[in-house]
Amino acid sequence: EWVGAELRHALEHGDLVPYFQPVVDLRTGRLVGAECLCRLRAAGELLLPVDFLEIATEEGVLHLLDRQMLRHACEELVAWDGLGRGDLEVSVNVAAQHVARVDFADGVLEVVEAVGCDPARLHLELTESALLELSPGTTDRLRRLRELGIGVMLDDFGTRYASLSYARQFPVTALKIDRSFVAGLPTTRTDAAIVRSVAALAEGLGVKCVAEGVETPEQREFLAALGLLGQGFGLARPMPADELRARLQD
Ligand code: G
Ligand code: G
Ligand code: MN
Ligand code: NA
Repeated sequence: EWVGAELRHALEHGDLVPYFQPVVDLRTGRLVGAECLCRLRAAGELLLPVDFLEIATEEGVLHLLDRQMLRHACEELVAWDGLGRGDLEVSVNVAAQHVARVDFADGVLEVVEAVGCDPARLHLELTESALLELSPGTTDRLRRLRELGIGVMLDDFGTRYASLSYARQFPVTALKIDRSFVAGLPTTRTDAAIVRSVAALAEGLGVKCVAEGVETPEQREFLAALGLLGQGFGLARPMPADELRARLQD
């Protein structure tokens, strides 16, 4: 129906809209980067992934969607450089369907090279379900990108039973604690225990750790004490690229 038609049009014309949600160092409150999130403008509305990701999945075009977002994210890295924030990093979501493609790594490199951004400040977010699809070929492709400096974050970490084995198998650069665990902080004992252990695991692995879905001052305080990075509506909502740029200029 109409969403599918709008999606096909946006994919063909490069019209998908990237939003950027800030990631901050919870101890200092300082901005350290942003996650790029896809939006679709249709019938005067801005649709969220929940409205069109399923269609994109069924049509087998997620890699096209991901690549558009990748390009926008790389371009923002360059724009932030120009604003004196060459320290900021960016992450993009990579669908299972996309990471499984044989041309996945070449596609990423092509964009990074065309835009000329610093690969060391780019991170690919993979969900554990994406990693479930992992074949030796995919693992090699991810390793190749890692060797070039591109980061690999485990998204929605902790929601699948196999989390720990992935953290062990892959050269990951960051863990993103799923917001379902953050929601119960600081009072729910099990959530607090899980968040503390993921933070300790990240520290032990020597990788970054981002808590997602930070909404309240109390959650923020709990997570700051663990030295974590945070992302969530209580810190900043996803926003258009120019809005984030404007903030950097203040
Ligand atoms: O803000 P939010 O509604 O954007 O995102 C909902 C879900 O959609 C999240 O799980 C997120 O990972 C996914 N998502 C957002 N943008 C992209 C994208 O560019 N590519 C892929 N594969 N998933 C995305
Ligand atoms: O991790 P994933 O890529 O699944 O997560 C991105 C999704 O989380 C997006 O839909 C984004 O809008 C949403 N999100 C970001 N911060 C918050 C928050 O504080 N609370 C809730 N409920 N969702 C959030
Ligand atoms: Mn994500
Ligand atoms: Na997530």
